[in-house]
Amino acid sequence: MRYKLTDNEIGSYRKNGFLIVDDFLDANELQTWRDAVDNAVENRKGRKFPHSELKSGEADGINKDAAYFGNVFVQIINLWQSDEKMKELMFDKRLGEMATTLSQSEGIRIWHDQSLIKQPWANPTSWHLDTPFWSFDSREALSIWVALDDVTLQNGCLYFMDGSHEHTELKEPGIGSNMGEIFKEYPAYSKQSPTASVIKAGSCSFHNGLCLHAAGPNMTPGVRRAMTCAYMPDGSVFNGKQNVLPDEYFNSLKVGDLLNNEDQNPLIYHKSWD
Ligand SMILES: O=C(O)CCC(=O)C(=O)O
Ligand SMILES: [Fe+2]
Repeated sequence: MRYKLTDNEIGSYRKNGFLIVDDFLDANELQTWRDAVDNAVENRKGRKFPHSELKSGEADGINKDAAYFGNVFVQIINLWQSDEKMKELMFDKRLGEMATTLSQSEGIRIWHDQSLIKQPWANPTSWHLDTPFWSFDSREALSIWVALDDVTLQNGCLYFMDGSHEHTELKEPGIGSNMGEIFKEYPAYSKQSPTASVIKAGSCSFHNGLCLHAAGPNMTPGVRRAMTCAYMPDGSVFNGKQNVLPDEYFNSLKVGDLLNNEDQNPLIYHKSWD
């Protein structure tokens, strides 16, 4: 795993709001990740969360148009909670160190992991922001997105709007089935050309959850598998929004409470550990 970031890479992330890390996993590690994700996804039998019966693609509070969203990707959340091998991979301190460095935080917690699998002929992923959906407010929250297959312009690569993380807001703009809906909120970005993240299997990208991003449709008969994890800086507090928390825990929280429950948001790295 190539986890030591150079000053150039860190600077590029800070400036653009995303970073591509080529050859992140070596061939053996890639095989391990593929096997672990395939197995963990299969064992969940389509259940989106470990704690409920909702299936990936079914309508919920965020995804109202099930016919469309059901064919954007297979989205299975918090594999670390239902699979020991995924827990080992997601708790890797080296991932935590990267996320801590990029977010300039003291330590990092898992917000949630998720597999995002675009099946053959999947719909595109509309332009959106991540952080406004989450149950804490942070301009530094971010995700890693690990390519488990070669990701091309044809099969649904990500696109990023360079520098947009400096200008977007935490208020919830929603995600619709209209590719460019969010540009009504951020018209300046409807004029900017995005960067396409064409990467090999085993490479990864990081993006700030406030950097505008999207993915193309899968115009191939093959799958586009990605394993991702969203990270919350240690010390973040509850903002009252529901997202992926089990209802019982959600209902026990008051706005302003520290999100430090190790069973839900484990600390995977802290600078004091070094
Ligand atoms: O993989 C995709 O299609 C979208 C990924 C995404 O939006 C994310 O990882 O935040
Ligand atoms: Fe996203």
